[in-house]
Amino acid sequence: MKLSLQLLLFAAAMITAQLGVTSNAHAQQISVTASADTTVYSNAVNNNGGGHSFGIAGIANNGNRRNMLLLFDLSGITPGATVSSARLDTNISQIGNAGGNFELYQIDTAWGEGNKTGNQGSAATAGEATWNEAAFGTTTWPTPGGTFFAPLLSNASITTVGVNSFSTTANFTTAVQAMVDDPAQNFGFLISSQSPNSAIRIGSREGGAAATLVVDFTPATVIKGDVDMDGDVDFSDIPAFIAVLQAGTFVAEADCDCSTVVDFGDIPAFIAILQGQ
Ligand SMILES: [Ca+2]
Ligand SMILES: [Ca+2]
Repeated sequence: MKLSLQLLLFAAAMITAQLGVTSNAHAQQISVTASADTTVYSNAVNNNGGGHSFGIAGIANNGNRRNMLLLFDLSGITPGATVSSARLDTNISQIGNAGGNFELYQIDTAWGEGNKTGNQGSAATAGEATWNEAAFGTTTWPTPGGTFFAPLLSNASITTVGVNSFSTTANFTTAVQAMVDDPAQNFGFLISSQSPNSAIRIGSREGGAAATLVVDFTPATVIKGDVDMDGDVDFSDIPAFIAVLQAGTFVAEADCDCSTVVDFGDIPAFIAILQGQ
């Protein structure tokens, strides 16, 4: 009985050693604070508020509109990961009147945060986002106030100060997945409102109260050595491995010694994995 158990443990150890080349995927959560945030103003169409100590979204009592734009660096989520949920936490510091319902959208155009300050910002300089332009002097928004993809990502009824969240939805998750899959197309989010007298102050990174994006994701399963990613490690991976080495790019499957870079140190590890097949 004892001997059988030892044999079983030995067999399990051998199997584990074989599986050791595969990184098991576990669900993870990451919280990312905004890397850029700014406000644009319908009554001051050439102003930027990217450096101000708070952002504003909603409609003021006089009918003036403000939209807040937010960008998040999602490079902490490994390429190939599957996003399962996303939530945006905002720090509301003031409710102008009664607040209202706020909508979150995915921006479709690159924009410049800018560094202007003031409760209605101040005159933008080159490259800064304004009501009329995504990048002042360079790129006009197709629709003033900022343009975004049609699907509503999430909405929130915000009537009290403190942390208010835009909860996860299928559209929100899909948008973040697209940003992870193609970082060059990650232009962040826009918060706006159609509610009268709804204007609110939203914490900015300059004010030390940046919004936070919370993302649940599962990293892609990586089979070390399977550089051509066809599901197994064999001789067809050799040219793929050499190509990655020559290109000097990071491919997790080629990082056979798990050093987080692909370099000559991976060659003996790659050969060892090949020989182990
Ligand atoms: Ca800012
Ligand atoms: Ca392969």
